Amino acid sequence: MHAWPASEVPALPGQGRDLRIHDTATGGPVILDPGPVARIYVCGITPYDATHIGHAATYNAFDLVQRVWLDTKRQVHYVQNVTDVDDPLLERAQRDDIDWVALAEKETALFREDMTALRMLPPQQYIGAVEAIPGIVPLVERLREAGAAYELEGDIYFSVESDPHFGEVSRLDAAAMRLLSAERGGDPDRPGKKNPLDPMLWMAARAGEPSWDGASLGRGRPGWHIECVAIALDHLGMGFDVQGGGSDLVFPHHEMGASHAQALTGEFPMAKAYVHAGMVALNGEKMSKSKGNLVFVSQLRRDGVDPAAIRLALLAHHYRADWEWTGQVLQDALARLDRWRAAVSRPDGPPADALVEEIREALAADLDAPAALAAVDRWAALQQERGGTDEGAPGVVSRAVDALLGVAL
Ligand code: 5CA
Ligand code: ZN
Repeated sequence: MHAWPASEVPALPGQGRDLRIHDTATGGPVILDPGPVARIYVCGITPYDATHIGHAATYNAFDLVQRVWLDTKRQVHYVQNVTDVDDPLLERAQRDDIDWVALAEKETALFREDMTALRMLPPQQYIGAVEAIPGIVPLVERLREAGAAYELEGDIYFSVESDPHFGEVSRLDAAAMRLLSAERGGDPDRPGKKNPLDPMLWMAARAGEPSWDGASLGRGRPGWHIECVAIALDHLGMGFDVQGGGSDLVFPHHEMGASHAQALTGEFPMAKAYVHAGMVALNGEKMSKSKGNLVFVSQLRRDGVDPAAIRLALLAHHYRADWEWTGQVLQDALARLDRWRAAVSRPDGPPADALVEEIREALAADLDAPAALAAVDRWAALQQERGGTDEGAPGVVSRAVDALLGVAL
């Protein structure tokens, strides 16, 4: 699948800083020290509805990770998937009486447009679940041969006990895992499973649903977790730097994914940091396609909202916080964008070098975007109140805001 066009990232004077980021698996900060090419996998959308502010907030967090790395003169190898076959997509297509392939293509196209408008850097590989199937089948076969998977009425399940490190991503107890599994696509109550938490790797073909040739597995379609693992291992290999997604993916998705990968390779860990963004709510409830309480990026754009203001609204919240979208959040972002644009529209201003360092320091400290915004606010206020004589300083600020925060002034 093709991704979307990259916006240019200006090079900044001086040296970027190494990223210190909160790792869900250890519950604390880790200082990432990637090689010359930093490797990141971010879970992509299930394309049955348009990109909402919650999605955009999560992708914003991982866009910042990349911008910090690029500022250290590293290259970034970024992989993202599209879950273009799964129960919710098939259910929505059936409800609306449209072809599921057409629905997925339409929403993926809109997602690309939204990501481009928001200046999110594109992945080098943007891979659909369907196109990954030829790579998924042999992995499931290998797990079965190794005794890490078993069959139940034609479906193939992963045995969580096959990974000695199972549970180390979420660190939840069995009862909590069971609840979340039932809520998030698992089937803990199905009789005949070895462990209620065991997730499906390959679902035997169901009448009226799409299916693919699964060689020794029979016709069917892949489970959700193995999809991301197959794509990540194929393009990044084991031990990549960051596995990213929203906090609703901690369990079961990232827990199971790590166990699949570790059982397949015998290596540990799959990723050096498991990084999770908080949930954005609307009217007191998590924004979600299934509940329908959504604010779409594309709708805001159609309403004439500058994408740079949408981006500033996301950046005004720490990525790990759960927060609520309101009209005020957008108003504040629009006002900030106006202030910043006015401040950089003069040829000279207060010195900018210290500000660049403040933005760098804020982002390197667990992506503290609100602190970075506050630093730019202070510079803009100084410019407004007293001005300054540093020639070219506004240009430096505008390039730093673009390179490190993805906001075009
Ligand atoms: N296709 C799978 C991942 S493989 C999936 O979860 N798709 S999704 O469309 O439901 O979500 C895409 C990304 O947006 C995920 O990282 C998810 O955690 C994140 N996300 C979904 N809802 C919200 C929300 N309300 N706030 C913040 N992030 C969200
Ligand atoms: Zn995923």
